[in-house]
Amino acid sequence: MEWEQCWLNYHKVDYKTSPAFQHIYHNSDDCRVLSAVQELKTGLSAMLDITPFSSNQQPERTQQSIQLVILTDQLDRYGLEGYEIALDGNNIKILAATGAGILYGSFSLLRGIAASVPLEQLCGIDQPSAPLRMLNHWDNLDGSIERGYAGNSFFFQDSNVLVNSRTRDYARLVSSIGIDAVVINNVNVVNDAISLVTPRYYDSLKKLSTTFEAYGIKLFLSLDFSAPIDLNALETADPFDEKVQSWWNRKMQEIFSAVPNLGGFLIKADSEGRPGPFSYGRTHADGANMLARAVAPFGGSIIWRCFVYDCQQDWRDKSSDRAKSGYDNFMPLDGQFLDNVALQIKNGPMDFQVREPVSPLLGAMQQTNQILEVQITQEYTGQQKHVCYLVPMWREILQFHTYCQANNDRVEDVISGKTYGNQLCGMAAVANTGNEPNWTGSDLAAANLYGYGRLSWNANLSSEQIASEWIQLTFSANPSVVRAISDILISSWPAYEKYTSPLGIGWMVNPGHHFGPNVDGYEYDRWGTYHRADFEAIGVDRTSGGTGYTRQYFSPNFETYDDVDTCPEELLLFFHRVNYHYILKSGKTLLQHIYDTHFEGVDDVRRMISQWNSIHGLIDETVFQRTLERLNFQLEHAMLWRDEINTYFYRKTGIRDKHGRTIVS
Ligand code: GCV
Repeated sequence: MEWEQCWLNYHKVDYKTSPAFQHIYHNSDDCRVLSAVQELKTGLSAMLDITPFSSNQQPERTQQSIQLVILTDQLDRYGLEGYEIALDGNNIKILAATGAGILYGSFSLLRGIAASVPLEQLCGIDQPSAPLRMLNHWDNLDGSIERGYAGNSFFFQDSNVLVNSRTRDYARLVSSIGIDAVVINNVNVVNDAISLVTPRYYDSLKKLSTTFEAYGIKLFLSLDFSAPIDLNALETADPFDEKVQSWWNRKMQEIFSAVPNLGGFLIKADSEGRPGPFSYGRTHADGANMLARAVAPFGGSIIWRCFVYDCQQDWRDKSSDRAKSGYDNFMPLDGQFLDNVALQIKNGPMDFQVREPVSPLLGAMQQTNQILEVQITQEYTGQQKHVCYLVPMWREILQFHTYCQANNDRVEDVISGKTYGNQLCGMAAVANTGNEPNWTGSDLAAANLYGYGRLSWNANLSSEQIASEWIQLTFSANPSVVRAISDILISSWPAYEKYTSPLGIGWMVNPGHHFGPNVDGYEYDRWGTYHRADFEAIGVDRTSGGTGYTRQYFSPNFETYDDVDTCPEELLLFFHRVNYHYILKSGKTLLQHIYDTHFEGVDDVRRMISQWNSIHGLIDETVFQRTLERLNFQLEHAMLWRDEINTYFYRKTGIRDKHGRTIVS
């Protein structure tokens, strides 16, 4: 096998109740049900050494069977994607109102068996938290991947769309964690990607979307707003121009008839140089609605990104604040978007830093469908060369109280439709996959992909539960292995935060590729990402007396962030400009805290390495060695971060470390 199976390894298990499962009965030949049957056969034969046969004939009484039963009249009970697992004598029943529900139920049963959970504990009804659980791939048609750290694309090569057995294994992997929508191409739509919406690609897209359909996944494409111009059809892309509108209407008619199972389109407009409605004096709502009208007859959706900001700023100008721009651009448009438009909002107001406050736009738009966007690919969190388990960060975001109303005000409520009753909402994440044999480059980075899927399905799962599940399915159920890897994962985000940029200030990375320390890398640039450190203080005053960003939050978040005494310290420098002598709750000065955390972060990585070494011999040797190699690199690199950051502040301030440790000066 040229590629690995990650959490679908289906190791042999010594399953206590040892069910014989001679027969898999299914009452429907829906393509998702047939995928479920296939997966059950693969999983059960590998894990339990049995080879059940499948049929749509009712099982005999004496047979121990798994029964996959679609109950179309039970939509209210199970929803479009939910399922029930029930025990009935010798039989296990998976009941659902749709084929997708049967598929998710089957993956859940297999997951339970793989983790040796007793059958009784697997019983019950389960439904996803977020209706849309999307992956966004930033894959380009030449095979490269923007911010990809796991090889090249397995969707594209030399301007062709690839559909092969790896595509099917991808669909199995992501469907098994509940993903129901995938955007295959980069939001920066350039070169041949512009032509994805032309007949040149329809046959291969049809093949791909049919493969996806069998795993309950809708295909989405990123769209070029200027396609009418870039495909040489028209001289304008003005959404108010009737020629433009009818061009899009015809285009959508054409592509939806040629490519079944197409969910719709994702658009990055007027953002970092991408074309958009601003060029014609139109709003984002004007642009999105034009496309929404064109896809509506086919049940399609338009997902419009809110990553809109001025990327031509002057660092000398302290009045402009990039953090404010998402809210400033979109809030005035609340209520203007059509029902089949959803706004995709990055988790923070800047750009996937190791620590950011939750975007104030989430929850604020009461009459607009919202999707939370997170980043699995570790652009700013170590590029898969550092272990950084991101599930705890995403959990914090989902649990955040926006105070947009008295109840059901957490981000999780907003994006699951509980707050405002939306149907089109959910989560999207930038994928971390590529064509490396282990899919994610770093073996431990697969925990983030797995964790994203599981969390978007069930926002109540804890980071520890998800980690332990993933470790058991991927590596081994040996308690020493589970404990060691789980400890590494759980300590990794805090460690990364400690040895990189402090207290929510972000950035301090090398420009362009964003890897490694460079404290002033973006300081005098046009991107609006400044720390403004001088010899006395650091941080940006975003309070009501500063840029006014804090005012974008509902009360009491506004007051909490606005006051330096109540602002959560992990975000102190995001919201406030603070003197190096400022005393933190720990009793330490700000500067001493910076020094200390940078030493601690490196020690944390040392501890991770010894934990990893403790499982030598208990997991596959190749995986052990290649991960050890990455961890050793991480240690070196964490030391570089520590020394560059600490030296920078020592040179700025001339204040020594209280503990007299070596700061390279
Ligand atoms: C796909 C950041 C990244 C870009 C990315 C952009 C976005 O700026 O560095 O690579 O572009 O975000 O989310 O659109």
